Amino acid sequence: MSSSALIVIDIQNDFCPGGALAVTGGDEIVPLVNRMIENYEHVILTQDWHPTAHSSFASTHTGRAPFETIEAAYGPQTLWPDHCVQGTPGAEFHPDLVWTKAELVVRKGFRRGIDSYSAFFENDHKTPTGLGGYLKERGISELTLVGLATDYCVAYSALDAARLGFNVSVQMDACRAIDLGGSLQTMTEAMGDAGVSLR
Ligand code: VGL
Ligand code: ZN
Repeated sequence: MSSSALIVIDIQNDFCPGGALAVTGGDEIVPLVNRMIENYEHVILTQDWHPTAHSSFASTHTGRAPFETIEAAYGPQTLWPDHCVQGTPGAEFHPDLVWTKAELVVRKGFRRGIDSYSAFFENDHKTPTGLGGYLKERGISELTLVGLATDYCVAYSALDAARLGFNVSVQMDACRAIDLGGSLQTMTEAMGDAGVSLR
């Protein structure tokens, strides 16, 4: 069994052009990600999966607009347009993503009161999703991350994976960023400082 896995982060309709929280060029990475999927024995997907009126939606907070930041009980939280609502077309994977061989789909952000950018921990940085245990129990120690968005879910996942002791790479040309207030530069530097290999 191979000790490396490809983690495909949030390649969902709402993060692609035409979606509710569209990431510029989000759909452009799909052909490259499909080729990478073919080359890995272990493929794991994440799926942003929010209930209606999720606490990360600006529409849930009166007088708040998307892309503002509020102070949640667990720390600062950016507010987003309603996106990736459970069971809606926007929450589905991009139709061209060849995801059928994935052995695990990790859904995240499904509790109304807390967001989860990372595939490993919710935004309190404490509540585990179970992915770390799954990988460790299966002897997988090396991770390559791709997907959306570079500076949010990919970066937070990479930082947590490095903190958990995994050997982590991010394939940057198979990612696209939201880039809010310099977040792409900030998070790229943070990943580099944490020992994540940026390819
Ligand atoms: C994401 C913002 C809100 C992401 C998810 O996948 O990067 N960003 N929810
Ligand atoms: Zn989300």
